[in-house]
Amino acid sequence: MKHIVLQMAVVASFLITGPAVASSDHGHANHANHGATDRHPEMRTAEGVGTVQSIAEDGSSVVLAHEPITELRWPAMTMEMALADPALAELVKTDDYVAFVLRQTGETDYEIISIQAAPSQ
Ligand SMILES: [Cu+2]
Repeated sequence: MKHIVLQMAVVASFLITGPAVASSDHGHANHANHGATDRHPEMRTAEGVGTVQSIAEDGSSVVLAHEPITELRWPAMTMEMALADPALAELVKTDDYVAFVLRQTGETDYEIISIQAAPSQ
């Protein structure tokens, strides 16, 4: 139920200040709705694009302003995403427009398994 509370916090911060950085856990409003029919949710992957806002010094995560990810029914938002391998952090830099692939690692947890600079739209 923890992420329900986080969802509400994210919704509230959207209402008050516009897009907000979700500092740790996911805040996607639709997470509670997906997965029910997935036999192997741990295998789910999805592709997305967005702009790198910052990169953790230890290469563990990046903050991305990502565009909507329709496969997951995620709206556009700015959020921190874990990197599956710190080496991925070496492939991009702040302000890069990037294409990335997410892999689901838990009910509401995802990590980036592929990321690369992409032509901006
Ligand atoms: Cu997001």
